[in-house]
Amino acid sequence: MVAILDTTLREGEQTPGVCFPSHAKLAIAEALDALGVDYIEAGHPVVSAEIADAVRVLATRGYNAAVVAHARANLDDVQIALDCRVQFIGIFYCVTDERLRDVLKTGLSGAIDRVVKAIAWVKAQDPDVIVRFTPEDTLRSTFENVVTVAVQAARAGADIISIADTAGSAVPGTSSNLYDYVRDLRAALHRHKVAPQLAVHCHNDRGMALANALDAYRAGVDIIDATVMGLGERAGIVDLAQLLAVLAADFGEGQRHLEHLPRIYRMVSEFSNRPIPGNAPIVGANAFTHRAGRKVRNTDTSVATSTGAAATVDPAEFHSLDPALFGRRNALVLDHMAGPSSLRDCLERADLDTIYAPAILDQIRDLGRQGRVVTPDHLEHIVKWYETSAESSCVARNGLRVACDFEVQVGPDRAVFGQATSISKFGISLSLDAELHCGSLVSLVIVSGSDRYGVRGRVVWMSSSNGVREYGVHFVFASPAERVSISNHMGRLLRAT
Ligand code: HCA
Ligand code: CU
Repeated sequence: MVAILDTTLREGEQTPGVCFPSHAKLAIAEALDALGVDYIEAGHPVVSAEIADAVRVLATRGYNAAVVAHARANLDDVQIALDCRVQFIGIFYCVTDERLRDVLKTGLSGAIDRVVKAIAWVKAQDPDVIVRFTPEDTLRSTFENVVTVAVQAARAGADIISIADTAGSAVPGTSSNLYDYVRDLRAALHRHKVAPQLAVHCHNDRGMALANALDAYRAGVDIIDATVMGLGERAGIVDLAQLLAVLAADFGEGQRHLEHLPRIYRMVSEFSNRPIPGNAPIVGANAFTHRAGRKVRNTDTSVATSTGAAATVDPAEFHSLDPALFGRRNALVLDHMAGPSSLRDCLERADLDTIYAPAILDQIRDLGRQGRVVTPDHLEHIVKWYETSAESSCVARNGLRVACDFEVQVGPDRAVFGQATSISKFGISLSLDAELHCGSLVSLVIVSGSDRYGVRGRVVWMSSSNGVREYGVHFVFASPAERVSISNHMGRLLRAT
């Protein structure tokens, strides 16, 4: 299994504007450990006392993951890292002739000297501490220099050589690709009789970080660096969730607890003050969301293109990753494309029942036109509002109970309410004020208004013994199909009082 090094707390903190407070580092590290990453790069302790403190705290938590401190190739840096009691120290240094000469005022042998001394120092203090050496900007450095320094680093005790695509210049299939690089470097090191593990650190300047990491994976790399939300300098590095998803779903590397990913992303998003894009794979709000309603498909006649039938198509048909792997579920949302049957489908899935569907549908479409979507949770709140506002006007003022169940039959279309007409079954004449005779009770239906949703009104009823009791039952007749449920609903509401 390829090992994963998460460097959200080191590389991620190099994102402009990102600075994790220590409590955030602790929370993120715990979550990463629960997720099952192998290494947690916690920071570069020389940068500040606060970072050193956080690295030390994380290093002594006893995680399954080894905690990594980043260090330059000098004894001060590695000693401070050792003092933090980390299990792993990552040392980096330049191996490019021009930069060594012009900036660092040394040559390749000077670089080797520094690197070897730093590694040997760590191993002398504690041979169990894992040491990684990264030739800075490996990919764009002279290959021979990389090999020369890496061989000496390995001989000095480096367990891992990391290939840093510091500028994100690699592209699979070109002359600068990580598949070949990993194989060539491994072969060169073997020729020198050293066999350290190889790691890759891929920046995303060309949007190729994940592709390059997978290229390296195919070439048998041992460790891949990643960060939550792909945080890091400039365009960042490999996105942890995307990497783990592909490794698990497509390469059988599924031994981690990927269901922790959404929580970790929420946490890092909050602490870094950066939103997770809705379309982010795996963790984005829309990653497993399907819009209920029209879904036009032109290949399969069994899938109707009408608003209704499409919503009931199995959502699994439209995605290639199982949301359950990431502790997520498919969600159907409604927007301006919603129709009566897609709404009905969403209501059924949410185990909701309402007589106010037509009015709710209009509201959903309005929200959709404003660029919003109605999630199942949101839908539940809307339904609750409609039901609650109706019921609140239906409480008996004196606690009187209604025993009668009644049914309202209306004419073939809602226009009848605009004109005075009659309800034949009970011999009720319904006009703007209408009387309803039901059992021993005499009820009066007062129609208080009609609009495009139908007719609203109240039921006022009397019995000979109790006098007039007012029940502010709010009712809406919307469509012929809705009538029966409306009348049942009224009966139910009245009984409940
Ligand atoms: C840096 C550069 C680095 C180092 C990687 C490593 C890179 O920010 O110091 O030490 O393995 O991309 O080269 O992140
Ligand atoms: Cu980097």
